[in-house]
Amino acid sequence: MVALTSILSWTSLITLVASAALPEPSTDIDVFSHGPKKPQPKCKQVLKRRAWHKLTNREKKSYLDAVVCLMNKPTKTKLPFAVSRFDDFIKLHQLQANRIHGDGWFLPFHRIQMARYEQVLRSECGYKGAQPYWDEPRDAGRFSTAEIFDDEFGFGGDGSGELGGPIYIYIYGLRSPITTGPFATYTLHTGPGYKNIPHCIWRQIADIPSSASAQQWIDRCMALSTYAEFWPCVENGIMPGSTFPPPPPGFLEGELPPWPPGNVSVFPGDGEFVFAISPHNGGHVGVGGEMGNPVSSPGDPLFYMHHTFLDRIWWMWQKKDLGRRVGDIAGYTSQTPLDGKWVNATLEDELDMMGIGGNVRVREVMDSRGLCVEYD
Ligand SMILES: [Cu+2]
Repeated sequence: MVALTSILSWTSLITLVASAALPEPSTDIDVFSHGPKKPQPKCKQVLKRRAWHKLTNREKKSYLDAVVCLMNKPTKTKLPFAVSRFDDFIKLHQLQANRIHGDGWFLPFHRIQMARYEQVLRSECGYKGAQPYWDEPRDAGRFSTAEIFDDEFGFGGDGSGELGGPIYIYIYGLRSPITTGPFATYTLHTGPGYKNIPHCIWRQIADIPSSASAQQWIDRCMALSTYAEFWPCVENGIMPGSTFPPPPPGFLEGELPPWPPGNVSVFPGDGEFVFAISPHNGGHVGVGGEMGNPVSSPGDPLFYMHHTFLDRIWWMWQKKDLGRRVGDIAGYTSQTPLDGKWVNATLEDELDMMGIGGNVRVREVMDSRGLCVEYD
């Protein structure tokens, strides 16, 4: 049995040169200069991140408008193939996919990516709120009817469906453009994967894999006591003592793996393939399309709703033993050896923000309070 796990193995403190690259004047939050050693930073304002379904229509609209604004602004990083400011954040993720998935940097990197995105929405697009999150367990097993896909007060609907087909299509078919909602006319210039081919945002909503977002799969991760156990559970459903197959050859080089047709199940034993049941994979595979691609998934604005949801889970877990867990990091710094070597992740590792603000050390993102955000 081939585990689909592998497909989704997505896979300075102060040094901060920081804020330099961001337009500061209207920014009221300094997400760059605090860390666990300073648990009570002086935040001018603490942003309270709330679940999408709890926002008013007006709040939803203001968020969606800000994302459209980001899509209409030109790139600032000028990274290859980046056209818009929105693209800058896709490149940030695409170009480092091998470093930020399947290793210890997974949660820290995505935490700072969410914070920078939130900050840029506020400072460059006039957004006044906090980055919302998608409370996915509410919609587990029924993503196709989730209100977050509303055309007016949501992210638009499913792909057009023209390219539906066997269930594995959502993993590597990925060719079904959305046709409704605020982002239907946007042209991505990054992705799929490592390619850079202009295309519309793709989705292929799939209810069965979305059941991996159910609360029970979060709970089993929450019960673990170390980051070394917790992060692999959240990312890929790996429980202590279980193994994780390596990615198929060629994966992460831009080509999707040549999986033969077969059934996909979230429950081992039901099908030829089993994709790992994890909070991370439920959102990615359940939405499919851009989101189903571990490298270029930030091409769908839902990526930020999903990863803020995961960030909240990490923070809830950290808060259960905060003193210890804000300093708990584990794993390597890459998904495959770099120059033949595995390197352990540490609090002093520097995360490359590729010009979207300055680089940060892992230490600086360990405590959400240092980023001036909290969750409902
Ligand atoms: Cu990612």
